[in-house]
Amino acid sequence: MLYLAALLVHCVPLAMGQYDICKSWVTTDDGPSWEFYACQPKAMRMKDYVTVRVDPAGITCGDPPERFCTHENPYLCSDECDASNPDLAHPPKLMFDSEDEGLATYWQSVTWRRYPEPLLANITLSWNKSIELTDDIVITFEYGRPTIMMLEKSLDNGRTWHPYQYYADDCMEAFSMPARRVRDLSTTSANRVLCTEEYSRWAGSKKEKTVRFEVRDRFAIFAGPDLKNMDNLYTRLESAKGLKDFFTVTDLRMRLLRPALGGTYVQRENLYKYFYAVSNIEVTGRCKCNLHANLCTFKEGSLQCECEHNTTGQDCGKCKKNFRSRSWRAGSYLPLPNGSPNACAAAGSAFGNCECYGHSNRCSYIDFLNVVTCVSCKHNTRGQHCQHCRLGFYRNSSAELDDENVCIECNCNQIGSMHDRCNETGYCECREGATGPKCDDCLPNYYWRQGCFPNVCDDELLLCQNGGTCYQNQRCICPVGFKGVLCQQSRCEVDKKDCDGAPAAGGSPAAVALGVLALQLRGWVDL
Ligand SMILES: *[C@@H]1O[C@H](CO)[C@@H](O)[C@H](O)[C@H]1NC(C)=O
Ligand SMILES: *[C@@H]1O[C@H](CO)[C@@H](O)[C@H](O)[C@H]1NC(C)=O
Ligand SMILES: *[C@@H]1O[C@H](CO)[C@@H](O)[C@H](O)[C@H]1NC(C)=O
Ligand SMILES: *[C@@H]1O[C@H](CO)[C@@H](O)[C@H](O)[C@H]1NC(C)=O
Ligand SMILES: *[C@@H]1O[C@H](CO)[C@@H](O)[C@H](O)[C@H]1NC(C)=O
Ligand SMILES: [Ca+2]
Repeated sequence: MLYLAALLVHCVPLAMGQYDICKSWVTTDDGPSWEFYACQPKAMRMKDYVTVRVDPAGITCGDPPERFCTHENPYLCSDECDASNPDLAHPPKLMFDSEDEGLATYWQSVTWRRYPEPLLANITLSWNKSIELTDDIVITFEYGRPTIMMLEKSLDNGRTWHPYQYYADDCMEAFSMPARRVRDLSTTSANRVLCTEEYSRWAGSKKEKTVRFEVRDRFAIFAGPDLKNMDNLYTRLESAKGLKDFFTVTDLRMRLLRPALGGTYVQRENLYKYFYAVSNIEVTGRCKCNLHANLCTFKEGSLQCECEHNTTGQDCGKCKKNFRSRSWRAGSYLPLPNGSPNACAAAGSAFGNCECYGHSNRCSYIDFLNVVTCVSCKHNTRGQHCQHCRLGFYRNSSAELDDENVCIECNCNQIGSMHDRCNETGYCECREGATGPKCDDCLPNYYWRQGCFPNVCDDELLLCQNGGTCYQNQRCICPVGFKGVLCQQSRCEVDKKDCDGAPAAGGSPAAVALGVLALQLRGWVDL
């Protein structure tokens, strides 16, 4: 009964027609014109567009051929994996094919023959496109689910990775985390990364095969148990910081950390029954198009939004050329029900001919000068058209005028430079003795100490005399009996009382050394 209910819930489409058109031709009192709306592509089966990588090299079974057993019948070890035989091979692509009724096809790892060395495998899925998850990620394991695994995600095509969910039969032992359930999360913790024990316990390898990342349960926190109140979810996605990004990925990685153990400890005499086998990875989501497209197509090996609203880019993340009189903005789900398109506007359409290169949303007319000028230029720009860099910034020569990175901070060293401005190539103006583009170095014959100062002593021209040593070009450390900047003065000459009772100290270091040598020699001769 419960099972049936779950099935029914699964059949309800997620976005029921909401935000599925970008514009429509409407007739108003002023005649017909386009009206624009926030829009997004339909959810798709993302496994059809994925590239997969399995690590480490040699983790896939069958090279050389090997046999494996099952937990149910560990003594019937007839199954064999052989990479060179298509009927017996288990390559990674079998995690993404469509399963024919009954017969599961699966990727399989080597067995745990190297026990007690851990049996580790990474399965990395990459789309080269940001994707918004709309339904649970479901991973199906044949022959038992791992006792420990971890799901990671990347938002930047695999440059950086973040934990997404931890899975273990004992969360405390495996990850030092308390076990939690997504169902128990609240509106304020809907994007918490947690450890769950629900998908790792042994229940027989045929019975419970799936490991989930529960997107729907997290959506249900806002949209209600049957996701009826999607409006509330969309409102939250707009307002709650980080919530949208939580469901956005470019890559996913399953880190398999310990295979199914059959509900008991590892039996070393039969390691053929420990391995990973994944028959399917279901990822349902839509292309992230920043609410500027309702179509996403697979072109030249990559998913690509078909951008509207005069936006462009893989995610419709910028304005088309000649449509940059305002800075780019994502569309918004709000106000309900049609949202705001936040379309890009043609240069010249805003106010007379005021181009702001996308660094300002507003122009203002200055009466007594009779000019229109951009207001509140962003991205460290300034000027009538936001075409200059603010003081303390310089022009990035590899960026176009409408690029967010067009102005680079000068970053002049506060002590070494005259002021915080720099020339067009980022060079600061240095105080005396300082050098380097940012004035944070000293010229030769200068030393750094809260600024550059001329050397007091060195190893060439400004030698410390009378056996003194030069300390960091800042001062001579003089032997007893000498003073002066270069230890050039004998204290005895300056003040007669310094000579009293200390003849040895009054002599030069060479004389002292000779005296000591003489004393030692005499001692040796005496013996
Ligand atoms: C799996 O990926 C993680 C980084 O996410 C890396 O530290 C680890 O070494 C990888 N493991 C294997 C077996 O390649
Ligand atoms: C990723 O997508 C971009 C934009 O479509 C494309 O230029 C690039 O070649 C793709 N990279 C790979 C590795 O497919
Ligand atoms: C985009 O630009 C075209 C002109 O090329 C214009 O007809 C259209 O209305 C613009 N769309 C939006 C959403 O501003
Ligand atoms: C200069 O602009 C390019 C293009 O946008 C950008 O990749 C680069 O990071 C910018 N350089 C600096 C130092 O910000
Ligand atoms: C900026 O200053 C540096 C150092 O003084 C100089 O080499 C460079 O030519 C200057 N660049 C421009 C554009 O004036
Ligand atoms: Ca399969």
